[in-house]
Amino acid sequence: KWRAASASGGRRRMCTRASFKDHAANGHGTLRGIASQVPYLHDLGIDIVWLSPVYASPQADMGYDISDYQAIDPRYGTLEDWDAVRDACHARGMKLVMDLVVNHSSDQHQWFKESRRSKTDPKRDWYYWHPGKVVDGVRQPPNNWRSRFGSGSAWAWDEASQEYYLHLFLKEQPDLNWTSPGLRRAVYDMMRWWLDRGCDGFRCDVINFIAKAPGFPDAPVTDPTKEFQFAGGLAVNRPEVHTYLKEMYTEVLSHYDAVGECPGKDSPESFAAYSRPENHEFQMVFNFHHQYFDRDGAERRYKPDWVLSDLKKLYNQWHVELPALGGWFANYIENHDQPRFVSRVGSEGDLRNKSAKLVALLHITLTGTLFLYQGQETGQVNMPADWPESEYKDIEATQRLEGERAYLDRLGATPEQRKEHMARVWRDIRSAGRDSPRTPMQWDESAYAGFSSSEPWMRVHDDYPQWNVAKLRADPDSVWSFYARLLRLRKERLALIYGKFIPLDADADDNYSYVRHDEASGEKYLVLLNLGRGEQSVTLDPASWGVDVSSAQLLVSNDDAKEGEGISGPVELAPYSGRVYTLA
Ligand code: ISL
Repeated sequence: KWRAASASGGRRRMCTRASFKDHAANGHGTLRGIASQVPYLHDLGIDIVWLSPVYASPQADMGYDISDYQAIDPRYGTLEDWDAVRDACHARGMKLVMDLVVNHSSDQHQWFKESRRSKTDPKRDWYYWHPGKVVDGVRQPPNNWRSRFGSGSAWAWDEASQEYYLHLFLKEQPDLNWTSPGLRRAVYDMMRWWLDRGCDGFRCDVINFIAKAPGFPDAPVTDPTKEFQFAGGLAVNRPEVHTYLKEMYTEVLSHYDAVGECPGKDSPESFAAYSRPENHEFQMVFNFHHQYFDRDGAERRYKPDWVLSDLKKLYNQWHVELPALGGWFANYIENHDQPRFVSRVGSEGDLRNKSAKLVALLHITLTGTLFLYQGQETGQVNMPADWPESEYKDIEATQRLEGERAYLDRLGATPEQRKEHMARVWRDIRSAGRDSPRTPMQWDESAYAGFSSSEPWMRVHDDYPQWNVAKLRADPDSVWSFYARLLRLRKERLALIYGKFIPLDADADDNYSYVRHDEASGEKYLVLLNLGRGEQSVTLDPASWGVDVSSAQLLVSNDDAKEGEGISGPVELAPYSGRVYTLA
């Protein structure tokens, strides 16, 4: 079990397969490329590899639109290549986890092709079909639900069979109907097929979306400027999701590991239900709450005037409450859908190495099972602001640009209005979009950063001559070496994984201080992080903080403090300094 595995250091690593390593000179990552770098991952201290979708796919959404769950997309290789990744992992005692995308399939999947054939096809009920409604003689979708990409309806009209089908994401990603026992059986069979082949578990994509409100009622209007509205609780975290997951556990997962990806804004209680061991669903969940600290309401609206206490509030609530409720985190700060954390809270300039190490200190001292995203260990930052529009590949960004321009056209906006509006849109895409984390991995200073020997599918970040694995690995002072050290440390210091998370100065906007305390072993750590961008003097007043620092000894820091050093008086922290002390 992963939770148990995390006792021996349950650390993950994900490979955005397309951007990790190309062995075939075709410009995008391959499975053989990943297999060749499994020893690298092992050296860094990774135990488990999570592969983003490598299945056959038309690639409308980077493989999250699967047309055959039991085939590998030729761009990534073959099933035998997948076996090679599995073997490379297993030979080193590592595990291999696949992305399971079963809220929806591709519209090119055989299941959907059959389902759309006619209203009486045996697979008709494997997807959600609906005749829609007629208002003033005009045909309309069944309700006002909005699709997650673009701002249009979540229903698409199918000319051939004369009904609408539901797609919470792209129209090329029709939602699978989990009320159908036949569909559920087919999904479980497919999962068993992978597990029998040696796959160790799954990361389950938007798995809390798999049940929809019966009758498809209209969603409340949360954005009056939009014709269509997010379905919210009508399609997310519904009670029936738990019924299906318990069945999936009994049918398939009881001897394997799984993590649920669960977007949504519900309470810690609602999220704990997915990962409580006695509930028999998942080992852990990815929640999204902490990702909203620099967002303005909607997912990808950037809030430039965010303050540190916005971020702290979210961590302080979730890392206290979720474990107390018996739930367990998949602890991540970056992934293929989120911008680089160094760009969000740190510095892209002179203090990049130091602030990237500060991010590492934050990440490894949070609760849960740690997921490291490729490039975090090389202190990757977002795409440069001066890259042209043609470098942006993500469908979410391209659809947003198209939608906003159409909106301005409809409005008859003046050139000044257009300029101002599009500047705002670009700020969102650059600061909160999904392209930045997808630039190719930077291995060395050779052409294309050693990612591929031919032009990559996505431009390599211009900073690769300085920021690459070969260079950073050879430097004991680099962020790479710091991650390798911290990952080892976390494996030895179990209070960092399991200990209680005790926030100390919830309201401060310049620094972040907390304690990790494992009551059973008595192990205790004090974490002081200067995320405030200026010099900070942290006064550790036992009267107000309730922490006795007389026994404090420095365990690790990203500044020149000496190991073993104690605390006497205020702790002076230079910009982006972070320290972890042991306490008796
Ligand atoms: O990016 C989002 C919408 O703006 C998120 O809510 C995102 O949809 C959510 O993180 C789910 O992501 C997962 O499923 C998507 C896929 O595009 C993402 O890459 C995947 O991680 C649909 O399969």
